[in-house]
Amino acid sequence: MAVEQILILIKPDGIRKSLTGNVLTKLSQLEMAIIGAKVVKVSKELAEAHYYQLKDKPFFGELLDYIQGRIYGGETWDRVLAFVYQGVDAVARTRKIVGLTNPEEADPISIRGSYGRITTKGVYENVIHCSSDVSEAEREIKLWFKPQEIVRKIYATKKIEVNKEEKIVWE
Ligand code: DAT
Ligand code: MG
Repeated sequence: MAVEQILILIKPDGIRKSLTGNVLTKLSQLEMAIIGAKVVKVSKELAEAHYYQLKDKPFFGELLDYIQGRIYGGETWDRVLAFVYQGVDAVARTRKIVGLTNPEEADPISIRGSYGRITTKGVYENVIHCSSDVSEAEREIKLWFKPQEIVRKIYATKKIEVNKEEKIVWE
């Protein structure tokens, strides 16, 4: 029983289908604390860095277009909601209620089972991203959030000087 952090993203399909409230309600049953939250327009660079482990998969291009909301055309849905949650056994407990990656294989009462679908082009629109283990969570939280955007001290930071100004960054 350890206190852990996890990165959760409500993906563009979740926003487009107006599922933000439903998803946050389901997550609230885990009684975790929200310690960071923001809306992000996802750049290609951020999408590639987030999914770097999948860069050799045949669906990688579509996956980047999906997380950037580009599969819905133009700039209409080009954002995600990003959250850092903290709680006891956060990762395993969240993954359980989020459900399997493939929304059609996910438990029907999980978030992905309830709200996800596979598009006719084969994109897994699975509504939400969550980190799969503690080290992935740390990597992803440091990628998506700056230290000052999180209300708890969770990972080591350091001071650096940029243009004569002091900045606090992840160590
Ligand atoms: P998860 O999001 O459950 O951690 P993952 O990290 O293996 O799953 O994959 C990241 C995303 O890539 C996933 O949410 C949807 C997409 N994806 C994974 N496998 C896929 C497949 N076989 N076909 C289409 N999209 C896939
Ligand atoms: Mg994953």
